[in-house]
Amino acid sequence: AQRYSSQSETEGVGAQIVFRAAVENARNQSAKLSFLVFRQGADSIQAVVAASEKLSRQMVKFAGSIPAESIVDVHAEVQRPREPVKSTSIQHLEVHVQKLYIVSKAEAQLPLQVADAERPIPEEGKEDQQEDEGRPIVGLATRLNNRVIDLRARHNDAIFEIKAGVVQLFQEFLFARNFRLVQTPKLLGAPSEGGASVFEVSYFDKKAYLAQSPQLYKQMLIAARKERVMEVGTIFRAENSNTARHLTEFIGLDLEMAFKEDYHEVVTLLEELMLHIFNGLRTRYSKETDLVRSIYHVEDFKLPAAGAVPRLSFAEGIRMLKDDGVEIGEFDDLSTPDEKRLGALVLKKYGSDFYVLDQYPLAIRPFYTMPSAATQAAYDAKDPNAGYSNSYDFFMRGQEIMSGAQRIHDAAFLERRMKEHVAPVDPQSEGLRDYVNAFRYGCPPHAGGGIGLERIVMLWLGLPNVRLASLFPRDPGRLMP
Ligand code: ATP
Ligand code: AMO
Repeated sequence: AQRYSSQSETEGVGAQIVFRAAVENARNQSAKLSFLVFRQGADSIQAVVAASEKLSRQMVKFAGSIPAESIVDVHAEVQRPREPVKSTSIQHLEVHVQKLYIVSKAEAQLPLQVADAERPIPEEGKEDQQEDEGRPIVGLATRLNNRVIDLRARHNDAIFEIKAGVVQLFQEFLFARNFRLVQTPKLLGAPSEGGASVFEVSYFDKKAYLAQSPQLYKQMLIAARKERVMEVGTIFRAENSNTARHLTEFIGLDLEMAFKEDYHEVVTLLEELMLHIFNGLRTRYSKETDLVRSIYHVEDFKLPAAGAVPRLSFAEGIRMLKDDGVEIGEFDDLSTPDEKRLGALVLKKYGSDFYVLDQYPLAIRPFYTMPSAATQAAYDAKDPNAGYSNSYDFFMRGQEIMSGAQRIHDAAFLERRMKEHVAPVDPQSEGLRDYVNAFRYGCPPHAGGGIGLERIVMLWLGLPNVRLASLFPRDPGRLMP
């Protein structure tokens, strides 16, 4: 089918075209005249169906009463409209219909109007209540229940174009640096990130767990001498919390790499990776970004120049918060409001929305995390969870978008950390034994990180809910559609 999109206001006038499109709306103006709007992807065009010697009044009536969202084949001539088109989402030209066939007829009563899906979701707690210009604003639940129609909204198209774009930017940057794309198992014999938020499934006569992270496998691949690996894969977490930023199934962008001298080699690569993604979104996806941001507003981000990403130690972050009047202990984890506040402080001081917090307290990181050199030197002390670790989180405007660390690559020390961690795990258990053994046969020092794909998309576009960045989101209350 021919596309009717045209760049100029006069190009194509008089052309005969044939195309397939969806009917956005149709109305009978009089016995002799109907108006329709056709849509292909993000483009719409007005159509005039006027009775003439070649076109019967019956045909005009038929065209004007086609249910919205039906698919039609159209034969038409391109014309300049009598009055200029005001809408920005509709083409400057119109078409005069000569023939029209219904390919697939939509039901007359739709459970959700696409026009309603094109508005922002209402604020939380005001679902299906607010009115905007005399129309109710349809709540998130209704939209997700009818996601096939909801996804037809133009900004939803843009959201998933951008989501695919983030994956492409992630992969192209890493492919160019010799990372191998891998797929690790999602059915596991033991939880991969500690036991708290894992889905248990029955696996014949045994129990299995859905992967909360490719963590153990990406490390085992480093032990298998794969040097640099990345994965774009599904992650499952039994987060029974129903927040606007947690999904029970999401896409993780993960990577792991061996380094030579210092894990900051990896941190530097990760900084470059994130800047490649954000700058790539800015240059390649500005149209999509603007479209979504015209609905969900977010101030553009202040990105640092290459090589100038603010990298603060956790201790320095705590100091900045304390100086700002926050009561917080040196080794306390940051609450969400603390993180937001620190984001604002960093922006003020360094002029960047994007920054790295390095050297997190050992006690609040997973068992596989490498303690810092000073912490290791003093390790025999009574408290094996004191001190800092070679781990980091990446933040955008106070929101965590990536977590990572150097990992322990010595089997004996790993076993010890597993037992002495604040949430101990058994290194000899059936599900973890192979992971621990992987480090008995020679493994280079390595570090990596994991990015939540939907979190990045949500943040970049100012979406009020992470579910909007998932095609068919899963949360504690939703397994369908
Ligand atoms: P991760 O799994 O990396 O830890 P996350 O971003 O969900 O991912 P958490 O460690 O769960 O991180 O918590 C990070 C921040 O999110 C913390 O500041 C915490 O206060 C906040 N948070 C976590 N769970 C919830 C929740 N159920 N409701 C509100 N805030 C939460
Ligand atoms: P972490 O648990 O921090 O790290 O997860 C990595 C990133 O995933 C995103 N994320 C989520 N997104 C949507 N819904 C959720 N429920 C959710 N939970 C987390 C966040 C987070 O930064 N193994 C480590 C990574 C590593 O060290 O390489 C890990 O899984 O953006």
